[in-house]
Amino acid sequence: MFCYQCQEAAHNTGCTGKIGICGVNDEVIDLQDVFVFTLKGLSYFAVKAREKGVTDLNTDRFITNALFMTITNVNFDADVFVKKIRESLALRREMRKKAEAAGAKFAEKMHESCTWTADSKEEFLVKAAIVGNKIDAPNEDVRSLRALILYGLKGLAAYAEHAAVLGHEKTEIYAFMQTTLVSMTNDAMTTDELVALVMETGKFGVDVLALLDTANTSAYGMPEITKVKTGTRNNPAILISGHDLKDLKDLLEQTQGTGVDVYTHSEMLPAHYYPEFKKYENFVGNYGNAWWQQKEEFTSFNGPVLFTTNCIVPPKSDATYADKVYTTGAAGFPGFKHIETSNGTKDFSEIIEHAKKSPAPTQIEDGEIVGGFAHNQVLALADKVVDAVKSGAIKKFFVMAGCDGRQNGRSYYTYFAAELPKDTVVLTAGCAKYRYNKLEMGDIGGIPRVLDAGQCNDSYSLAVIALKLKEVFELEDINDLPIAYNIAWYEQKAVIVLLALLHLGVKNIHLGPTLPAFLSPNVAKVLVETFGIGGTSEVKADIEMFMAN
Ligand code: FSO
Ligand code: SF4
Repeated sequence: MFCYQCQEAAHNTGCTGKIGICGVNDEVIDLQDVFVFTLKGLSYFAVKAREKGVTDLNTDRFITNALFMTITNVNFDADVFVKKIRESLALRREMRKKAEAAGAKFAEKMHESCTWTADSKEEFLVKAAIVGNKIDAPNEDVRSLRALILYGLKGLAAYAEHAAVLGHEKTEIYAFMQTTLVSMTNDAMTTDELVALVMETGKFGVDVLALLDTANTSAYGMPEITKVKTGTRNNPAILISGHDLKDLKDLLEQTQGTGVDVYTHSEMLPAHYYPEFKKYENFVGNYGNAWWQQKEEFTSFNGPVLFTTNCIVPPKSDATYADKVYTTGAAGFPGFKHIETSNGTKDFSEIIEHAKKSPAPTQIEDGEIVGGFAHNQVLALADKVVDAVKSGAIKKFFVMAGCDGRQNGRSYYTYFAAELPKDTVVLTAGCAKYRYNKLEMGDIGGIPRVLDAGQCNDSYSLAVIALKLKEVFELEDINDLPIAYNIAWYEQKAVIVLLALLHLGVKNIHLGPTLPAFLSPNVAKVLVETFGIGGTSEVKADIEMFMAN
């Protein structure tokens, strides 16, 4: 195996050998490579059919879900990928027939992903050695740009699927994913064309984030300032993690009257900010911290856990909670029970019964986290914010959105937030916030110094806020605002958020704790020269640099 798609890539070059730093094994990574390879062929026929006016929603959703499944820490189950590759090949045959029937003409020499076929896991694994990203590109810059685009597409797919389950889909987004997958088989594309495709991916990133924002807010209301409890009650309970709000809604509905409480973990925390979820008396609070602390926190939680997406950490062999973890949607792990959708709904009764037999959670803290500063809420405070900027009470905003992770170096973000001058405000989204959302940062004239917009996908809110401030201050350029970007990344959803920000014209974003391993020196140079992308160094020096610019 070779994998370099996340921030933990071994030695910041790539994971090889039997097991990745995230705990995924070589078979799974190899099967994911083959799966993505088959999606390129499937996309070819879907694109050809679309050109003739034939679309297939089943294929659109399959490709979206498939890309989502290959994101870091989403699905660790080799058997699932074997099954999915077979499905992908069967769907490819179907789409080919549909395209042919519609009068589509295919290239005389099609890419191998359009014709290759096999059925056994062994054959799939042999193929992986040839089609993995490491090998399947003419040179290192093309490989790097393709990786940047593919990882952006994966993030885009995750957000598209979250919107789709709430009934919000856009054919243009599906079509873009497919034409882009096909473009990755085109060795004739120049690096300039690939750079343009990177930017176009960012444009679709903005579109998908806007779509998901509409989906979430129209289903669950506008997030509002909320104090979320971190303590526990004495009832049996279920812990829900990941990003899928529809799963949470279904779980809350099904737990009514059962005596079972529901707590959020990691990226599900922002669900508390939505009015719709506040009406559930058994929706108690947030338990624990970011995803990577799950081994300890799932143990002390005592009750079952439901993963709706990433980030899963493989449990140790002696983990007492392993038989209590359930997955659903794109998530999966061998040995965890998977809840499928059946007739459009998910039946969580098994988890609820499991909870009833479990002790109540062990309390690990007892405080509050304040959040809910999505665009609507911040814009409601706009006058106050603008006055604070004009009077000099707020000197600078720091966008510190993104991901948390287990690397020691990430304590940088805690120190950074703590050391920031008192006349600065942190804007955040994603699990990165757990590095500083329990610090006593105080407020500036009633405006809290940490404004949490929500999940990583709600980074969109931060862009909306920036665009609004640009308008209010009558600025030509978004980069003239007193906003600095010091973003922590971990996996591929952060890649699409980054590309979306670049598309919106945001410059001088600093990315840490390390720059992506998949950037070749030339591609990194383009990002630095065109967009001013930078890394991180020492906290004090970085704060001085940001405050001076
Ligand atoms: Fe975090 Fe994991 Fe939300 Fe990611 S829980 S790291 S960028 O999946 O998606 O922020
Ligand atoms: Fe390594 Fe990250 Fe790939 Fe896991 S997802 S194998 S940690 S590069």
